[in-house]
Amino acid sequence: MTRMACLAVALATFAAPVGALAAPDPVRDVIVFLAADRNGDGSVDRTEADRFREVIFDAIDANNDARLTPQEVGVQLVPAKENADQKELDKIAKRREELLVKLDLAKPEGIAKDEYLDRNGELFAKADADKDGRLSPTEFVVVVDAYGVLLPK
Ligand SMILES: [Ca+2]
Ligand SMILES: [Ca+2]
Ligand SMILES: [Ca+2]
Repeated sequence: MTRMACLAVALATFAAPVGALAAPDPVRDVIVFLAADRNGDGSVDRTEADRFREVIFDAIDANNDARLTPQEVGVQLVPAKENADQKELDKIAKRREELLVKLDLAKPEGIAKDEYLDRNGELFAKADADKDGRLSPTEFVVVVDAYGVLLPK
């Protein structure tokens, strides 16, 4: 299995449901780190971190137009329910809206890929506690936690 396929599987398997986000998930963190560390040198550099974000973006960008709409993110945050009645549909819509606002992703025009990827500079700097330009497994948890809510289910 390639590392990218591995990452996709890891994300799909270990991403916590939204309700469980607050709980630490060491197993998920380790698997995601191993997949993100593409050259296997035991740390995640800026390029690898950017790629990690890109994989998440591409997984959510259902129509591949390099833009995430609130709809695309909403489905990811709170999956649709089969045979839901109107009351349930309203509840799902409300929950999606709340999370989108919280994540600052409620903009009707959506978020462009460039914009999304650029933000990584800040997050990387924040996560890189010892400022050596590489994220250790412990430091990388900051990145995973920040985007855990967007990891594909
Ligand atoms: Ca690496
Ligand atoms: Ca899209
Ligand atoms: Ca570091």
